[in-house]
Amino acid sequence: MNDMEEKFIGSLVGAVVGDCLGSEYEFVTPIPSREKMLKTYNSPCIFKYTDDTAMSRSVAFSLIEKKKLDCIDLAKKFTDEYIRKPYGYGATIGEVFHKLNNIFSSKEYASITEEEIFSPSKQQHSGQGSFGNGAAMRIAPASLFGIKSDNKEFEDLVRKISLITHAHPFGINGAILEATAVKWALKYPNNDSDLLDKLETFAKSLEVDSEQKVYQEKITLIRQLMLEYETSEEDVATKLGNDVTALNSVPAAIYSFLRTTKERFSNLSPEEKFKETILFSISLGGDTDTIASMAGAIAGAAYSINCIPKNWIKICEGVDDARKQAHKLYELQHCK
Ligand code: F2R
Ligand code: MG
Ligand code: MG
Ligand code: MG
Repeated sequence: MNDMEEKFIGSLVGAVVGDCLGSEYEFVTPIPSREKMLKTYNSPCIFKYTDDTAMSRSVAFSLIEKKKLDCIDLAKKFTDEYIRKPYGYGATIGEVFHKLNNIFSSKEYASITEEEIFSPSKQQHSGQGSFGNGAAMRIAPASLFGIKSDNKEFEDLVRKISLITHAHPFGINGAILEATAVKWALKYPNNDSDLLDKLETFAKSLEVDSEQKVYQEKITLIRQLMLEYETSEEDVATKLGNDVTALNSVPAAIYSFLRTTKERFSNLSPEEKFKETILFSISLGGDTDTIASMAGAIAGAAYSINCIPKNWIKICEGVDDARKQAHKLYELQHCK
C-alpha cells in the first residue's frame, strides 16, 4: 500500500474514531480529565458510531457506486438510513428526511429531479436553511473523491452534497472549509501551501457578497491561537465555539489538528499527534463527537492510518467499513 492510500484510509478511519470516542461526551458537563478519558477508552467496550458516520458512509457509498456525484441517489441513501435508524441526528434535520421520503414514496424514481431533492432543505428554518454542522461532519469522503478536482469543481461537489440537507450559507461554507482542510492534509507534510492561507482565500471568495465575514473572522482567531504557546480548552471553546452549528465547530476542529503542528509538539510522534488532536478536540466539550470526527478526518489524512492507535481502532464500530470505502475511493482516483 502506498503513502497516499494510507492517508485516504487514515482520513475515513480518523473520522469514525473521532465520532465514536467523542460521542461518549457529547454535551456532557464537565468533560472529564484526559486520564479519566483514556481510562474509559481502555475499558473493554465497543464505542458506537452516530449520525456523523452514518451520513459519511452514505456519501462514500454513493460516490463509489455511481463514480460521480448523483444527488438523487445520495438523498435516497441518506433518507433510507435515517428511516432505518433515526436516532442521534440534529433536532430539525428529520423534517428534511420525512419530506424526501414522501417524494421517494410517491413518485417514480426516474422522474425525480435534483430541484425537487433540494427543495426540503431550502424550506428549513422559515426558508433560511440549516446552519447546523451536519453537512461538514459527513464531508471527508468528498475530499478523497475530489482529490484531483480543481477548486471550482471541488467547491461545487461539496456544495451540492451539503445542499441536500443544509441550505444556509454558514452550513455550506463550513462544509467547504472542512473538506478543503481534509484535502490539504492528504498532501501534508509535503504540501507547499499553508492551510490557513488556503482557507482564508476560500473564505474570502465564499463571503465576497456577504456583509458578515464570519469564517474569515474565525480564521483570524485561529491565526492568533497558533501564535500562542498554549491556550486552555475553555478559552479555545469560547473563541472558536463548540456547538452544533457549523460556524461554531468547524474552526474548532481545524484548530485541534493545526495545534499539533506547533513547534512545541515537534517531539511528538505522528501517533501521539493524532491522539493529541482527538483528546484536545473532545476536551473542548459541547458537540464532541462532531468536532472530534472532523478533526480526526484531517489528522488521519495528515498522519495516516499507521498513526491511529491500534487499541482505539479495535473499540470503534464501523472502522472496517471505513477502511474498505477509503480503499475503493483510492482505487477510483488512482487506478484509472
Ligand atoms: N443532535 C446531535 N446531538 C444532540 C445535540 C443536543 C444539543 N443539546 C443541541 O441540539 O443543541 N448530534 C448531531 O446533530 C449535529 C448535526 O446536526 P445537523 O445535521 O446540522 O442538524 P440540524 O437539525 O439541521 O441543525 C442542528 C441544530 O441547529 C439548529 N439550527 C440549524 N439551522 C438553524 C437556523 N437557521 N435557525 C435556528 N436554528 C438552526 C437546529 O434547530 C438544530 O438544533 C451533530 O452534532 C450530530 O452529532
Ligand atoms: Mg453525532
Ligand atoms: Mg435544520
Ligand atoms: Mg455531534
